[in-house]
Amino acid sequence: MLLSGSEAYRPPVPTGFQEFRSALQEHRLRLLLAGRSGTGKSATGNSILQRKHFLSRLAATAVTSACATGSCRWASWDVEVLDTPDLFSPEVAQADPGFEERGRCYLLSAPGPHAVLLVTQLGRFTAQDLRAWQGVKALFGAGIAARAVVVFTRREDLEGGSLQQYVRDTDNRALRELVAECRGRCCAFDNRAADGEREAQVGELMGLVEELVRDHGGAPYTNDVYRLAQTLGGLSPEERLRRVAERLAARAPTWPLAGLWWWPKPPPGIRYKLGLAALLGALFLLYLLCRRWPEAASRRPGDRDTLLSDPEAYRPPVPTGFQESRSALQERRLRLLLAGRSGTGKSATGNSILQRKHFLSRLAATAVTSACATGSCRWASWDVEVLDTPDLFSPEVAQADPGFEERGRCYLLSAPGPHAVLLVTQLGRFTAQDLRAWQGVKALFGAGIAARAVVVFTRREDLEGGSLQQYVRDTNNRALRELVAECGGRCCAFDNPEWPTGSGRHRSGS
Ligand SMILES: Nc1nc2c(ncn2[C@@H]2O[C@H](COP(=O)(O)OP(=O)(O)OP(=O)(O)O)[C@@H](O)[C@H]2O)c(=O)[nH]1
Ligand SMILES: [Mg+2]
Repeated sequence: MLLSGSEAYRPPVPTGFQEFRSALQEHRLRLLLAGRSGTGKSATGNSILQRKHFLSRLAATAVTSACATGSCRWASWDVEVLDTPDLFSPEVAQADPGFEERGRCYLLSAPGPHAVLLVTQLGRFTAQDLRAWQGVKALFGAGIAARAVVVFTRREDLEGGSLQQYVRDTDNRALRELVAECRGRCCAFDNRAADGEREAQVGELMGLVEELVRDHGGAPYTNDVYRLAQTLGGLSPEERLRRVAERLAARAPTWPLAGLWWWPKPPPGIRYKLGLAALLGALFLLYLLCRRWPEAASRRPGDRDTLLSDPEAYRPPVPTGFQESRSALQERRLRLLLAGRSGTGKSATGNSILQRKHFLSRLAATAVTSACATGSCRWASWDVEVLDTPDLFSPEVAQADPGFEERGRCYLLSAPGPHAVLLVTQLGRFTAQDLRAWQGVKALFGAGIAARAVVVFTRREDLEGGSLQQYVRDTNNRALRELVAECGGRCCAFDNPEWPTGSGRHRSGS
């Protein structure tokens, strides 16, 4: 069983002379692309093959639906690349109940991959990526870590910076641990780079793969399923698949909460203590709720701590009255407030509106903008004021801004009130963090702010000419659909360029 016996299942990495010799004889390298949906596995496969072979595009749902291979020559190697659909998330249990697709993955990579390329997007190593990595180990055995290379897509976001430094400095502990588990083997791809640059990237990856092959005496990774596949040569393809799928099914747990088998189980004694701690925690929460209920009723608007706990009481004076609309029209000033989770492109969007490099904007593992800042420009007959914000909307703001100073500055800099709040999110990446940021915006300004919100998607280029409306309509991300509906359908997309310092360019769109 995989769950309880994953150690027992750790495949013996073959280092024998026989396999080394045969690997060298065939001079073949099998590379298996793995990772969560949408990270750029197919695009990375195409970069390695140096041609558009696998279908790769931005989509709300998974693009690749079945395993597929492609091959090319690299130096003196015959390279075989296996692209995979979503085989590694907990949802695979529903999508592939009969283990057919996972069986095909095994058969197409038999007698075993020389390297597994775990593809993840630079700056976006999420819980889903971590689960995909756990899924890879669940499917192939924990020993696969000795064959894994972490491949970051969107290398261009490093803007010339060093990947090593990025990985060293990231505050994403899970990512640091993953790279350490893979013995530091990582590289970055810009899958949209020009041919020469892409070749150099492939060279870097192949250098790491060659080292792996050397370390393992030329032999591919193997385990009992691959060994079984090796013995089925004389059978029909259907029969081979049936046998492999059967073996995979026999290894998987059968109990109802199968999804939980991705997580390492603590020993029984610890489990009992965890259960007790969870129960006490729940009782304590209940107690807190009961204590706060009567308080909320007697609280007056303006109390500082009502900001987050009682947003309705703190609804800000959004100027909608006649008096204010007249003064707004008199001054012909528009105040736009940029909001959203860290790293979505708020400052870059601000720069696009201002048509110059005004706010600091770059990819980083930690938040770049640390304080509210304003910039202004003319647009048509309007004086536009843009307010860029640091991380004021995540639950962590309670620790980062305990005295409400930064949130206070945000209020003062947008007084007498913003005309629009631009909720910035990245196309194709509306995560739980984005949702929490939106809840944080409503907590800070009151739920009425939704009537002033516009959802701004960055990375418009990923639509590749497609329609944003269609993207939003077709997405299977319910939270995103609900957000856009809550904002009255107001949304638009930005492809934010890199503005040279001190630049100014005429805007091409509104
Ligand atoms: N800018 C940029 N975009 C990339 C890069 N790599 C991939 N993309 C884009 O990311 C989107 C998703 O890429 P895919 O290759 O389809 O992703 P996938 O992991 O194969 O997705 P599924 O098949 O759904 O699992 C596409 O729009 C790609 O063009 C990169 O290095 N830079
Ligand atoms: Mg794909």
